[in-house]
Amino acid sequence: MNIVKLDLNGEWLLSQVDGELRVPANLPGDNHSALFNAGEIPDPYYRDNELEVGWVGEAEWEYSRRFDVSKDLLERESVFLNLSMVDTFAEIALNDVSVFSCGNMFQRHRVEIKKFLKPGENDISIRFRSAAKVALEESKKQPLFVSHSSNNTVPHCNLIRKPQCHPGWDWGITLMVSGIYDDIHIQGVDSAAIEYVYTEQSSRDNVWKVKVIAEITAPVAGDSDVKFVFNGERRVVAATLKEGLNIVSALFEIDSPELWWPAGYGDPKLYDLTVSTHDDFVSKKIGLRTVEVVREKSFGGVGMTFRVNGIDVFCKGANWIPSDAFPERQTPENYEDLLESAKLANMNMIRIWGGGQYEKECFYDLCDEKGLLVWQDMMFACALYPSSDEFIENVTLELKHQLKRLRSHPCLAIWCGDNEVIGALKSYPESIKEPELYLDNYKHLNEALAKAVAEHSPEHVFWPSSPCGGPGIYNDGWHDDSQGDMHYWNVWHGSQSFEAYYDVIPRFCSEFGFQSLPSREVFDTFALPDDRNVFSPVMEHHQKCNKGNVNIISMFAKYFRMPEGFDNFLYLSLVQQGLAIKTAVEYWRTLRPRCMGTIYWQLNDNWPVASWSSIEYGGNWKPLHYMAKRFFSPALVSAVQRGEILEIWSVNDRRHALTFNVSFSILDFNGAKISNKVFSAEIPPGSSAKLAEYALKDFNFPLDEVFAQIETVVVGGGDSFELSETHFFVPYKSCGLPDADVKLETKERDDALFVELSADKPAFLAVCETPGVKGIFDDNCVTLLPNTPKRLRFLPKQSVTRQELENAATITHLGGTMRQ
Ligand code: BMA
Repeated sequence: MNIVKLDLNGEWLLSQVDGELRVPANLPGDNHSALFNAGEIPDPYYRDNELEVGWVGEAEWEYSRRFDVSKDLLERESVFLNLSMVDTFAEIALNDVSVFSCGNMFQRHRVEIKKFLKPGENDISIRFRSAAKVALEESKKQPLFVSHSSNNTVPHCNLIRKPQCHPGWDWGITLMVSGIYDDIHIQGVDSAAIEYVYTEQSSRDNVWKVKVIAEITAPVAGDSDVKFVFNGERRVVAATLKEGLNIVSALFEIDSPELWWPAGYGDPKLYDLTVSTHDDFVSKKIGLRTVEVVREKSFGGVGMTFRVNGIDVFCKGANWIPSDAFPERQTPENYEDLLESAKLANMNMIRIWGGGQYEKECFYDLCDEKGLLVWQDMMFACALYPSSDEFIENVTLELKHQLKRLRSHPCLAIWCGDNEVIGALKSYPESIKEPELYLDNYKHLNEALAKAVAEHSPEHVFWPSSPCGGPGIYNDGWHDDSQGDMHYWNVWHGSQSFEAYYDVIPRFCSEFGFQSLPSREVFDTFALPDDRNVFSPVMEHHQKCNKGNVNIISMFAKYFRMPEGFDNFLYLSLVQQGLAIKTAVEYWRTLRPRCMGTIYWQLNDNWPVASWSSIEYGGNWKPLHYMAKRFFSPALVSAVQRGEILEIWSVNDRRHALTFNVSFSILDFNGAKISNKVFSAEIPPGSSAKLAEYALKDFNFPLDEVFAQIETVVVGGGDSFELSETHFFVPYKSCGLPDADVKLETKERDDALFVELSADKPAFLAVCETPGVKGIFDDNCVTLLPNTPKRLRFLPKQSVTRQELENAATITHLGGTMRQ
C-alpha cells in the first residue's frame, strides 16, 4: 500500500475580505472562534455580547495558507482535494486560480486539482460569502414564497443548506458562523480511491451473510487488487476497474455471531472491517443486527415499535442539538462526555434533531460503541421549504453522501424527513391561505427524500416527518396519540399542569419537554452579581423562548411555595423540570406496549441558557438527568396518582423476568412510619404490571402531613436493582415541609470519593452540587430520611482531592427553600 495524503488541518490565516482584520485560525474550525481567540470579538456567550458580534456573519472571510507539494504527489494519476462540512458558500483557489465553489454544508466534495499544483510551495485560499446575504438573495428568486422558522433572527436561512439553528432558535444564540468543520486533505491516487464502504446483511438459521461493498473511483481503467478483511477473515478481489466509479464487493459468512444490541438489551458487539487498495484504505466497525419499525394495528390506532434482532425495544432517550454554537468546540471529547452521560442515564436512543447537522463520524462511532440507537432527522426544521428542481437536486446530492456515509453504522435506526415541517404548514400565513398548494410543495420535497433513502440506504426505514402518523398522513401529529410519533407540548407551550401528561398515551413520543433556568455555577459563567434576578436583562437575554421565564414561574405556583433568594429560585426551576419529565416518562412507560418510546426534549445545550436540556452547557447534569437515570432504569417502580386513586406500577424492560420485592411505607414529616405494606411480583420480560391500587379516601390520615416511600429490590437473570421512590399525595406547597438540617461529609475509600448526606428530618429533592469541581454523582436529587445516611459516589472529571470536594460541595433541598 502506498497512500499519499497531505493533511491541511492546522493553522491558517483568516482575513476579513473588505477590512483590515487578520488573525490566525484553526481548520477544522470556524471564524467566530478564531476572532474570539485573537481577542477581536468579545465572548458572545457572556451577558448580552451576542448583540455585538452580528456583524461577523454579514462580512466575507477568507482562510489561506501555504503548503508544500512533493514530486511524489504530483506523479499520481489523480490528485484531489477532499472537503466536507464546508459552511457554507465557499470559493476555493489554488495559487490564485479559482478551482471550485460550493454551497451546501452537508455535501462532500472531492475536487481534481492536480493541474493547479506545482512542486514545492503552493497557496490555497477559501473565501466565504456571507450566508445571510446569500439567503436574502435567494429569497428574491423563489418561485413560491416559503417562510423561514419563526425561531430565526436572520431571515431566509430555510433557503440555504446550513444548520437551521445558526440564525437563532428558542434555546439558541444567533451565531452565523462559517468555516470548515471536518478534516481537509489532499490525496493522490494512481489506481483506486475508495469513496464509500458499506455492508448488506442477511441471516438465515443464524448464519449471517455480510456483503461488503466498496465504491471505488479509478482515474484510469486498469486492474487493481481490492483487499477486504472482516472479522480477521481476508478476501482479495482482483478487480478490473473502468475509469470513474466502480462497485467492488466481497461476501463473508459468519455462523452464530454475537449481535449488536442497544444499551440495556445486550452488548453492542462490533466487528473490524478494513478495505484497502494499492493507494487507499478505509477502516470501520460493523455491527450485525436487524432493525424494524413495526407499525401494527392495535389499541384503536397504529403502533410504532422499534424491533431490534426480533426484540421489541422500548426506546428511552433525548433529543440532540449541535453540542456547541462554536463549531470548533464540537470535539470528540465533547461528544464522548455527552453521549456517555446519555448512556449512564439508561438511554438507548438519541434523536438527532433536524435543525442541527448530520453529525461527525465520531458521533456515530460512539453511538455504535455505547449501544445508542440513532433516530436521524434530515436537516429541515419548523419552516416551509422550497421544492424547486434546483433545491431538490442540491438536497439529493447531500443525502446521497450522508446516506452512503452512515448506512452501515449499527446505531442508525431510522431516517426521518424533517422536524415539524408538516406542522409548519399550519403555522405560516401563506400556507394557511393556500393549504393545497403548500401541501403539494411539501410532498414534492418529501417524496424526493424518501426516494433518496430507497436508493442509497434501502435497508433503512424512511419516516416522513417528526411528528407524523406515518407515510401519507399529513394531519396534526403534535396532538394525535393514536398512531406514529407525537410531539406533546401541552404542558410547556400549552401551560397545562404536569397531570396533562396523563391525558395522552403516545404510541411513541419523540418530543416533550420542560425548561429550567441554569444552575448557579453556569449562571456565574455568563453573568454578574447584578444580573441575579430572573427578570434582569441578562437573564432574559439567556432565555430565548417567548414567555419562558413566565412559564417556569407560573408552574411554581401550581406545586410549590415561592422560594426565597436567587439560588433557591434556580434550584426550584431545576427540580421542577425533572418532576415534569418524570411524570410523563413513568406514566408512558407503564403503558407499554401501547407506548413504545419516550424521547424527551432535549439532551444538551449549545451555549449557557435557560432551556429544556438535562445536561447544561459544559456537561453538568441537571437534576432532570439524575432523575432520567432512575426513570429510564430497565426496572421501574412508579406511583401514578390520578384523581383519588393511587396505583403502583412496575415495568420490566429486560429480556428476562424480574422479581420486584416492594416495601410501601407511609411516613410523616418527622420520618415516623405510619404504615407499611410489603408485596412481591414476578414481571415477565418486556412488560409492565400494576402491583397495587389504593383509594386515597381509605387512608385514615391527613394527606398533607405524610408522604409515601417505596423501596424496591429487583432481582432476576443476574440483575439486581435497588429502587427508591418518594410520592406526595398533594402538591408540595400544601405540605408543611420540615426545614431539615442536612449534613454533608466527604469520604475517601480506595481512591473513590463520596459525599455522605444525613438529615435530622425528611429532606426531599436534595441536590448536591460541586461548583468549580467538574464531575458527576452516581445518584443525586434524593430523599433523605432521618437515621439513614445516603452515600453518593463522586465521579470526577478532573483531578480533585477530598478536601477540594468538601470545600466545593453544597446541598439544597426543597424544605429549605420554601416559606413555612
Ligand atoms: C420542538 C423542537 C424545537 C424546539 C422545541 C422547544 O418542537 O422541534 O424546534 O426547540 O420544540 O420549543
